[in-house]
Amino acid sequence: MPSIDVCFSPTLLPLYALEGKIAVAVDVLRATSSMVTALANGVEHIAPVSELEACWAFKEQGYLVAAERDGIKADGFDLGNSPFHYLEEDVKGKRLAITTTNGTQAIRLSRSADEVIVGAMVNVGAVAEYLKKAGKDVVVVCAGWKGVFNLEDTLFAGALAERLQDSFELNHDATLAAYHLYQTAKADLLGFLSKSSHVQRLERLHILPDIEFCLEEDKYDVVPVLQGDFLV
Ligand code: 3SL
Repeated sequence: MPSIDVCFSPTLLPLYALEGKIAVAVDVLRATSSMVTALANGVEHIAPVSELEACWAFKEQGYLVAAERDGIKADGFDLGNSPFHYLEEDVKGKRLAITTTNGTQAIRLSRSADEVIVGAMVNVGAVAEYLKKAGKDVVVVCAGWKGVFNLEDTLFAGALAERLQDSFELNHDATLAAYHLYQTAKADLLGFLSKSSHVQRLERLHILPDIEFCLEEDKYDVVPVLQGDFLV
């Protein structure tokens, strides 16, 4: 049976061998939730980039450019990192370049894996089905916050482990921890996260609807896959 492991933060990635495996990059609040929403709502493809300047450079090629730093939309960019931006009619058929504080880094740092896909609570069921069909070892790469652990990405890993428990080995301590944390939290994810650092940070920005949106499971059946430099 293949196994599922969890890397709690990109800082720990050098300790994980991703070769031969599928990496599931996750930043529940909010980058990967927004990316899934964008593709589900007709964005053609997404270029996840690390730096503001590199993201801005895509504008010349006709891309929508989106940027977030510390939860706030960066000056001059078309869009920020709210999933609600990607529900608008005018994103359909557009190409999107995006840079965020943690999520886009997690994607780019996972590229030594055989395949990189993007997960969030909003597509956790679709990700589970994708991984069952692929039948390879999996590492969930949690974006965390500036290199450290966070609860919401760990809860995604636990939700995914729950969905995969009949066809994958849950034999890594990190996976078991995530699985049990999710069992405690799943009846009320928002309540469980109410004191968490990023929920508090986003609440200070008055974006509770974004948090609620991002914690809803199985809204979409889209699984973004990294092909070259683009998520499709
Ligand atoms: O760190 C990130 O990549 C963002 O998702 C953070 S925020 O939710 O936009 O603040």
